[in-house]
Amino acid sequence: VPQRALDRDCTTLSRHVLEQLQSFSPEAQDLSTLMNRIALAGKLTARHLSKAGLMDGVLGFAGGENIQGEDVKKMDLYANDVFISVFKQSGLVCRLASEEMEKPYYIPENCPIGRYTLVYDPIDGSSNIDANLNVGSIFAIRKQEGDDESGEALDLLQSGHKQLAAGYILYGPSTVLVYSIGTGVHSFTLDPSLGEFILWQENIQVPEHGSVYSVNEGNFWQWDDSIRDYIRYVHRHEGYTGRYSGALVGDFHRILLQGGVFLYPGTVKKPEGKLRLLYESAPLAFLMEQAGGQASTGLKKIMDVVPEKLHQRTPLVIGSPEDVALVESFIQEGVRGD
Ligand code: P6P
Repeated sequence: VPQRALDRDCTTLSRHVLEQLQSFSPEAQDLSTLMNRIALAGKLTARHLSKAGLMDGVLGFAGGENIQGEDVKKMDLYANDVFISVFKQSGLVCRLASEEMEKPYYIPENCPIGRYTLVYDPIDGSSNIDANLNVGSIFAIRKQEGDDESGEALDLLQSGHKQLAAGYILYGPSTVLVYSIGTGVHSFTLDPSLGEFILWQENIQVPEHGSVYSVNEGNFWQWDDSIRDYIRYVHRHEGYTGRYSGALVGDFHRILLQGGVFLYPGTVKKPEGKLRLLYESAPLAFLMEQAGGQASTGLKKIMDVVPEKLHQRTPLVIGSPEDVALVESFIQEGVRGD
């Protein structure tokens, strides 16, 4: 088969979603439209980020704290609003649940039961922006179940198996969108001259093992002994290398492509860890399992965790099957005390 001329036979995101679903059912059309909206939100966010340092509203603090008690960056708020406005126009999403908002944002005119909910972290790792380092957006699409009369979106408190689609946008040297609707993991690169995300890799499979372990070793003395034992193991054994950017999406993307393991364990003070289940760990766990990898709290699969609160945190161990299993063996040995 002649080498496909990328610049002519390129596959756009919307076409790819429909091909993946091999149908033009209403749900397939919906997912294609929703992924197109994600792409638009990514393009708008990438454009704004590219002006960091050249215009107000991108760098630095917005003042105040979000519900996480973290300083809110101007870009966090901008990107949060981009997703809201883009999905308001979609006519398909009736609720948006975000790291930046204590309660979900409702779009009343779009709210028949069964409409879609977007759960997202608009800018993850925003502290990297001021140093011109990579950041990302993480998202998942779920259906609204029931009438949510309380306005607490209690139907979102279900496991990651309820995710219809999940993915992220990585704002790096290129802007890359990675997604799955349950038929494998696929990556797209933004072609700014076309303003389109063009298919780059299909059916990405994480290597069984990789040399990278990605963790913030500054927390060494905050961890449980079992994690320290794991770190001592990788320090002592040949063939391991540490890589940590401080922004989850970039660290995850490296592991997805090259193999290895990312971990953000709980600490003695915060056994539940730092990362959020609904819009950070669960979407990435969906992707990693679709890519043949594993994602766990150290004791159970992330995909099986049922949140009790919208902004619940979980410890996260995610990546190549062999490397996740190694970390889990230390944690489980620690629990058993042997
Ligand atoms: P620490 C960014 O704040 C974030 O939520 C993730 O993107 C990142 O992996 C993690 O926290 C970094 O946390 O404690 O290592 O700075």
